Amino acid sequence: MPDRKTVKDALREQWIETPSWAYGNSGTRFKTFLQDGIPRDPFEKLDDAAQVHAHTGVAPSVALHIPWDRVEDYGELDQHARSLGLRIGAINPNTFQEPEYKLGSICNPDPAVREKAIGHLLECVDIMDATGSDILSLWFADGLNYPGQDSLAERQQRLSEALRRAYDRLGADQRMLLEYKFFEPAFYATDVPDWGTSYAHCVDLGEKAQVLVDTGHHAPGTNIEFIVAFLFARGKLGGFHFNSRFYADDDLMVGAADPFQLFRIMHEIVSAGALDASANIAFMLDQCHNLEPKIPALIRSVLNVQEATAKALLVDSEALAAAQREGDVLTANAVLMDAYNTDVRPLLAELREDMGIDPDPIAAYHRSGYAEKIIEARKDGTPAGWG
Ligand code: PSV
Ligand code: MN
Repeated sequence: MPDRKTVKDALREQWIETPSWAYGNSGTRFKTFLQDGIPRDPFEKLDDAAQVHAHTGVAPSVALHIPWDRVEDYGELDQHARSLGLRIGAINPNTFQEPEYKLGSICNPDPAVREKAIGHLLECVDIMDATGSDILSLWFADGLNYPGQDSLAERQQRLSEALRRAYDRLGADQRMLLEYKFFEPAFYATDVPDWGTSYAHCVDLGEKAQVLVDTGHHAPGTNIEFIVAFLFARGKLGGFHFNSRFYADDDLMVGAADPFQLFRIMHEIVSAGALDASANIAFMLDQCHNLEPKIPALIRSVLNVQEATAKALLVDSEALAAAQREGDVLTANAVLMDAYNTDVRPLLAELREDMGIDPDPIAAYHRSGYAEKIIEARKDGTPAGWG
């Protein structure tokens, strides 16, 4: 059994990145219900992210989405992050909201549109240089709604060419993560639909290209932990976008829909040694809080990842390996379930006390008065959203 101190040490080192877009207003295609106290610019999004970090101790970086987080001076944004004890994390180009991208961005049949999209990817690498970010996080809404709409094969060729242009612009310590998604907004075919497609492109590109697994981007029933284990073993697991899904790309709080799946993923991570910072896996959230208040929802999400990780760290790996060697199916499964069924909340409360933070982060946030303060301070101006 791993001892308490080893488990706590690993948890203290954990680093979960929150997404800037989760702090802004968001909704469904039916309605966005606006909330009060929403940040009006990327600086205020960082202020809110600092609250999540202050109360959890393990969320020190924030991913940006460009142009949603476009600012005049990225050095100033980086300074603001640092003054709050944060870092700028992954830079996410957005090639899905300009009118030209109706038929796709880097896979578009029109070379001028492809050039525009590639220009945006390169601009995002400039932003990485200015903010010290080391991850270009790529997701493309490209795809087709109808058979025959465009050539599937030619689109793959255009994809390769565009990715190569961005890849060649990366600095020595920068990498690109290529996210896949099996449907939406395109419904017949997506140009990077699955991990295999992403993996193949990343292998072609080279060692600075890796796959990003968004837990909401699979068909129901997909064994995501298998994908995680496979990619990590080949050096091609770059990171995660954590969230929960019931039906589609629901972007609900991670661990809310299927905490057991999250545990199984973290078990593969822990048993492969991929939790260690040297493995360079980016643990990022990608969520939208459409009904619930955003800051406590992000705190809850960070805690959910932490709980799943703690349970994974508690797996008795020696007993598991012995049962597996002996072909003892029931014992092997019981070892895993024992860890999963452990209530890790007391251990995590103790860890937070060790770290000098409140053992109950959500209660501490509510007591802090921050929510009331931002509702008052941000009464005027335009709240940030997906526009
Ligand atoms: C697409 O559904 C996605 O998962 C990508 O990561 C985007 O960047 C993010 O959501 C926000 O649109
Ligand atoms: Mn995502």
